[in-house]
Amino acid sequence: MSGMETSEGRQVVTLEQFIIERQADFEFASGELSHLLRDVGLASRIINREVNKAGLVDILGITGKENVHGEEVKKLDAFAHQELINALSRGGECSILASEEHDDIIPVTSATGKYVVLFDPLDGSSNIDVNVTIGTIFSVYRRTNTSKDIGDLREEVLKPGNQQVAAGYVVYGSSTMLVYTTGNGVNGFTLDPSIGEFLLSHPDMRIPERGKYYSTNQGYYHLFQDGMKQFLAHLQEEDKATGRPYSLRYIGTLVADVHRTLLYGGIFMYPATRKAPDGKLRLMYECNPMAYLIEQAGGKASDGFGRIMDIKPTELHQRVPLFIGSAGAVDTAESFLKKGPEFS
Ligand code: AHM
Repeated sequence: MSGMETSEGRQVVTLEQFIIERQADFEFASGELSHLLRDVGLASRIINREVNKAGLVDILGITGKENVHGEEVKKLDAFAHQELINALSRGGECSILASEEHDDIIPVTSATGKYVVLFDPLDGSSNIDVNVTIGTIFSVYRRTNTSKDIGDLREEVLKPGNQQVAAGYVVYGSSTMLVYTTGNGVNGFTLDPSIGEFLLSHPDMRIPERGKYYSTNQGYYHLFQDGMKQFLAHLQEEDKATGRPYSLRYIGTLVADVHRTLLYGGIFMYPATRKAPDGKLRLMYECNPMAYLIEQAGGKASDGFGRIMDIKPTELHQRVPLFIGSAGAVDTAESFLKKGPEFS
């Protein structure tokens, strides 16, 4: 892979160079997907700039509006949403967009682009005000019909995750990273703020077969299904041979929790609860893209009973339970849930 040399004589590969060199790996390569990914890279650098100065300027706070889920939309969410819309509608590669912050699909006027992009512009918004990691998630599909009818456009977006052609996330943490897949493995890029470029830092990421962390909001323990409670007890038991007990880590930002799980292995779970039988996370904006990435890295993603990416969506903002991480841990979670799907 050709790269560029820094002033200190280091060879580095930028996100743009990598995308262009990998273009040929992609089945339908015509340059448009590469362009689209570069647009996401550009939007995320702009979002990153605002995230970094969030404590300094009057961008932090609440707009007073609620999103389609009845949650308060913070200003930074609205900013990130608009940046992605701008970046993705300018290039002409996308004809339909959908955002977690918007109730309906967003047709791109006069665009005939081949792609449909769904995104969660700012994941983990409850962590913004406290300097804790937040993220952006995106999911890309190929458009299969060219009808301009709004009903057909809505149908076009409701595809199962197994039809994604690319997906990725940006994690705004102690450093900013962009991690993406186009179906040929997963690669991670770290933003070098001194030159404003994402540089290849984590080539061909693979999730460890086993990890030592589990991640879930244990505050809802009494609302969990019996199988989930038993799985937690299993993870907490001592057993040297299987590396138990696992330690608990929970950030409350899906991107950050899944990023750690990708690097260290283990399992992240946002299960069904008695009050929220479909869990909290959105299939189209959060679960499918994360599932695609983790599967591409050798892991698994399930709703507790079957593969996330095989779920046929019925609604744009549909929620599903999520169990994602090292393959063995997800299989074990499924076996517990299948034995104990009741809430007692
Ligand atoms: P958000 O859209 O308000 O950011 O909510 C999504 C977030 C996920 O990032 C995270 O996994 C989950 O909500 C945490 O929820 P909870 O506070 O119920 O544990």
